Formats: sequence, structure tokens, C-alpha cells
Amino acid sequence: MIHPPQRYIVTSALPYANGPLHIGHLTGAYLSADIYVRMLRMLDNDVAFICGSDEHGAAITIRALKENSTPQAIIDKYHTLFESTFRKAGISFDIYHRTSSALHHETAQEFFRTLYQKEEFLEEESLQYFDKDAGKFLADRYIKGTCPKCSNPDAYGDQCERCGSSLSPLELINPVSTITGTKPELRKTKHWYLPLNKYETWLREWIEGGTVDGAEQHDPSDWKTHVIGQCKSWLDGGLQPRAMTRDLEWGVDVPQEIPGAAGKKLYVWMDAPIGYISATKQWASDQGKNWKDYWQSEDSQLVHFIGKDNIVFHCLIFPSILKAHGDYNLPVNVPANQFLNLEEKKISTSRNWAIWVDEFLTDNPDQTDALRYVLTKNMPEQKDAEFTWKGYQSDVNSDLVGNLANFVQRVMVLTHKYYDGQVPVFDEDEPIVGARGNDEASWHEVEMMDLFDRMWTVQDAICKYEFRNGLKAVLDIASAGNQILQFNEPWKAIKEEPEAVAVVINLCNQYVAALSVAMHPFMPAASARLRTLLALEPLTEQGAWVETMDALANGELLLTDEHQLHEAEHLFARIEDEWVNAQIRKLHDMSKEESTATSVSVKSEAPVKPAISYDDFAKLDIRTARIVEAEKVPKADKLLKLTLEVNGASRTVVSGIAEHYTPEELPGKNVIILANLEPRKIRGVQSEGMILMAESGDGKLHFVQAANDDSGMSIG
Ligand code: B3M
Ligand code: ZN
Repeated sequence: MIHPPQRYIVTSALPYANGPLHIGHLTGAYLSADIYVRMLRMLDNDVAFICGSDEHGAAITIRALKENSTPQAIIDKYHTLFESTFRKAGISFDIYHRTSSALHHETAQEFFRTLYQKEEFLEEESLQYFDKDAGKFLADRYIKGTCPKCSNPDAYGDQCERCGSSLSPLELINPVSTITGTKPELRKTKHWYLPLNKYETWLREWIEGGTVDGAEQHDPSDWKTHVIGQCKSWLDGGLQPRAMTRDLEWGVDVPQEIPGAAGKKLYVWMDAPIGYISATKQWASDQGKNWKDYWQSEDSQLVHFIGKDNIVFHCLIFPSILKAHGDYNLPVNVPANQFLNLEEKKISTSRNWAIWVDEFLTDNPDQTDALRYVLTKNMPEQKDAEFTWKGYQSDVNSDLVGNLANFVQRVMVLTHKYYDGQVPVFDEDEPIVGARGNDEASWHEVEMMDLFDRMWTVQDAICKYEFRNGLKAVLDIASAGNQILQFNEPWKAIKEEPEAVAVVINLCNQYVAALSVAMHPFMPAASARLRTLLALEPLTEQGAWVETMDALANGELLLTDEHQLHEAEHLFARIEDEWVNAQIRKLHDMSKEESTATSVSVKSEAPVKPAISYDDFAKLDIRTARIVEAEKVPKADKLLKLTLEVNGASRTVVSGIAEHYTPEELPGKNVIILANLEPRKIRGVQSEGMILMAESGDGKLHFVQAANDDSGMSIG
């Protein structure tokens, strides 16, 4: 046995149930965790792999308001979408739960009640913005105003998206409620605060020294530098008490028996991480297990997989809640990933600059393992990383097709050609040229020991959360196999040195069989396809790695002599230019950067934007105009090129209305344009201005028009 079995609880960040998942989410907290968990199971550990939807928080209620929907409808939609997305992506959670469940509410309330009864909280009154017209206190995201740092007029109560400053609502200049557009008033309200400042000493000892109450809990050198660095900067900046409750209508109620609890909910970042525990309770109950074995036993290890924006919550706040409760383990590691950029730009949900996982895998079900491969190869483990479609094409075509699949294909074709598909018997003492080449003599047994070492490199890298290195080690097995073929040239030697060829082909079959195991954590579907080609039993994940490594360590063959292979098939298909160019076009066409840049549309029920000065308004040159010509913009589904007449002069505007109007129906229409918007090139067309559109509740765009037909009238 190469690895004493251990118990693990592994969690992936609970995605907010208010928007689809993109490839940055997938590679950041889910694919990384899945690779790790699959290896843990293959090493015969007892693992609970936990996730679920994070269904509270102001963002969900804001979206419900914007879409004229309800929070329940929003979370139901996205919870279902996430279940489908993770299933398609092969993410093997043991349970995918949800924080709107009764069990979660009970668990989170129990946590709050315990901390309250232990008098861990500070009870403090504070001033908070209250919207008189809406009759409610305003959560940070419901308040907008001018950023005190960069004067961005559209800053939110918790953050300015232009300069990135984290703000508190009281810092905003000219705050307005995003619900009614009115100026909110300050009112007193009581909340319960976690005294993080009180925990600073033990948190620092834990983060920097790996000890809890003097006892070693983990080795800090196992943690990623950037995670430790972010925690230290928070600790060095001095931790402040943090409110664990909010005045909200949507969320987990503060236990009502607590005085002053009416109308108060748990802060989403208190309730969400407790979602890991409630999900484990549900899973353990379904499996007839004891959830405390995973969260409260010293035999269990807790690992959180997250993106870097969640580090403070998983390394400082949630551990503080766990330790304040008293019965729970702290994480032994939080291997947070950094961010993935897309075509050299930040992935942006609001600008639709993203590859949406469910949509991509629905359209390309045969690309799941290729996507897993490319996202792992480019995983932002230590620093932000890049994803490009051309890079996807070259990674798949050179690594998966050109190396891995090519090696498998050659070995199987040669085995069929010379031995009718049967793994040949071989002579242990027959020398061949090994994978390291340089004409040095090697033997089957020596190359098999090399194989053991290569497999060990895969295992060791994954167990250290180095998934890029682990994946490279898998491809190195295929490269070594290709080298063995290249150096021995069995297709030439078969006549003169059949004994050596038998050694080479048998050895390469062992390499292929080992690949079917080594690929599994990264590309489970391709691993299964390969095992079918090899006429091997489907992999039983639990303990499979131990079994394989024990066999190799004992000099046993993974494919026994005369094992009959099935016919060879290509394991991966090449990515052609046409397909990859279509993906690139789709990304640009989808990106709202173009469509909203060319026609301003205001949803009827959208909250009023913050007030602006008259001087700001006076800078806008808004005029009437008439559409003279209209035509589609080539390869851009949403865009039309319009020729307008304004005071007798002609100008071109590119507008994102192609899904709402045909070119034929537009000539002669009167419209209103913003005439002095800086010209910009869009899909190769110089666009001079912007057409004003009104967006009705059903999402249809309507022209804003003047009462009479004169063009060029200035609107003021
Ligand atoms: N939902 C933030 C996010 O989706 C939050 C994670 C909660 S993990 C307990 O990135
Ligand atoms: Zn700012």
C-alpha cells in the first residue's frame, strides 16, 4: 500500500445562483477540485466532495427586481442550470445541494444561535441607509453614488467597479436608492458583529505557522504563496469586527427568539460557507454515514477549492466562525486559483465576454475532455492565465491528437498488424533502446520501473494541487512511449529482430494501459473510451491508483500476455480552423461590448440611474435623424449598418438591433441619435453615434422617435 487511506472533506465554492457559469469559474474552483478528488478516491481515501448553489445575497434580489421576477424563480433556474453544467463537465460531486433548503436554514441558524449563546458576537447599533418609499433598509448593492476615490458616479455601496476600491455606503457621495431612485435617509439599526480583531492572534499563528492552539495543524509551506500573501495583508491591515447580519427580506432568518431579530437575515458570507456543512449532513444522511466524521473528527482533512476573490472568506472569516463554534476542523489547505482571462481580456459577465460552460458543452458534447484538458493545462494556479481559442486548437491538435492519441493509435495498429491484436509474449532478457534513447541498452523491466516513476510524478503533483504539472506528467508518459517506438522502429526491425519488437510492443501496451489510469482524474470520459479500446474493465475509481501502482511495483503487467485488444480508434479529433474561427466569431458577436456600444436601450423597469448635473447633460448632442439605408454587418448576428440623414448630411451608425429589425423595414424611419459620441470602429465599420432605443419588459427594442419628421432637430 503506497498511501495510508485518509478521510477528506473537499468543497468547491458554492456558485451564486444568479447567472450561468463560465470557463473561469470551471477551472478555478470546480475542475481543480474534481481532479484532486478523483485522485484521492483512486488512492483509496474516504472522500466527501461537496458543493451546492449559494442562493442568498442581494445580487439575487437585484436580478429578480431587474427581471420582474422573484428570487425563488431566479435560484430555481440557476440551481437547475448548475446541476446540468457540472454533470456535463464531469465534475463528480458527491452531493450538489442548495442553501435555500430547510436543512441549510436550520444548520445556519444553529450556528448563529451557538455563537450568540457563547456571546461571541458584538451587538452594535449602526447607521444604515433606509429607503422611505420602499420601506426597507438598503443592502450595499442597492445603493449607488459617486465614488469618493475616483468620482465614478455609478459606484455601488460596497465597491467601485471603476477603481476597484471597496467602499462602505456611508462613503458614497450623493447616494441614491437603486430601488426608487430617491435619496435614502440614515437610520439606526442593530447588527451582530464577528469580532475578527479578537481572533487576529490565533489566525496569524494558524495562517503563518500552521498551528492551532499550539498544535501543528498543517504545513504552511503546502499553501500557495498568493493565498498566504493575501491573508497576511489582511492581518497586517488589522482586522475589524464584521457584521454577520443584514436588514434584508431574502436569506436565512436570524433565530427569532433572539431579541431584535425581526427583519434580520444572516449575512450571505456567514450562511454560504455553512452550506458546506448542511450539504454534508444531507449527503451523510442519504449514505447512512455520520457527517461529524468529516467535519469534527481529527481523522478528517478539510480542503476548500475557490477563486482568489473568496480567499478572505475561506481563510479568515469562515475559520473564525468554525473556531468560535468550537467543534469543527479548520481547513488544511485552501488552494485558491487566480483568474483566467479570455482572448487577453478579463472575462466579463456584464459584457457577455465569456465562454458559458453549459452552452458550450451542449453545443459540443464531444469536447468535454478537450475542454478539461485545455483548462487544466492553462489553469491559473499561481497567477492569472490566458485562454484563447487558437491556443485551444493548438493544445488539442498537438498534445491530445498529435501525442497522446497518436501514441495509442500506433501501438494498437502495430499490435494488430504483427500480433492480430494480441499483446505479444516477450523475452525479459532481450535488450531494446529505452525512452531516454542515446542508443543505451535497456530492458522491459527497466522501462517499466520508469513507468512507475512517471506515474508517481502524476500522483505527487496532483496531491500537491499542481494540476498543470500532473497533466504534463501524463503527457510525458505518451511522449516516452512515442520515443520508445521512434528509437526502436519496430516497423523496420520486425523482420530482422522480431524478439526486440515483441518487447517494444508489449512495453508500449503497458504504457497505454497506464495512460488509461493516469488520464482518469483529468479526462474521465477519454479514459473510459481508451479502456474500452483496450478491452479492459471500466475503471473503478476507488482504489484504482493503488491497485495500478502496486502492480507496477511488483513487476506485474497491466495487460497480460496475449490480452486481445479491440480495434484501434482515434481517441481525439483534430480541431479544424473553421470550427475555431466560428467560436471566435461567436464570442465577438455575443459580446455586449458591441451591441450596447451601438444602441442605448433602457429597460422599462430598470431603476433610475444616479442623478447627473445639467452641465453633464448639456454635453450630449441628441438629434433627430432618418434612416436612409440598412444592411447586415457580415458575420455579426446582432449588428446592422445604418446610413442616416442628419440635417441633410449622411452618417453611418452600427447598431445592435439586427435581432429586432430586418434591414428592409428600416429605411424612412425617424430615430433619435446621440450625435456627438466618439466615432469607433465596430467589426471593421466606422460607427459615428448611437441610436436611442427603449427596451420593453419582454426585452424587445423600440425606436425612440420625435413627433414630426424633420431630421437634425436638436433635442435639449
Ligand atoms: N457564492 C461567491 C462566488 O460565487 C460565493 C461563494 C460561496 S462559497 C461558500 O464566487
Ligand atoms: Zn472609484
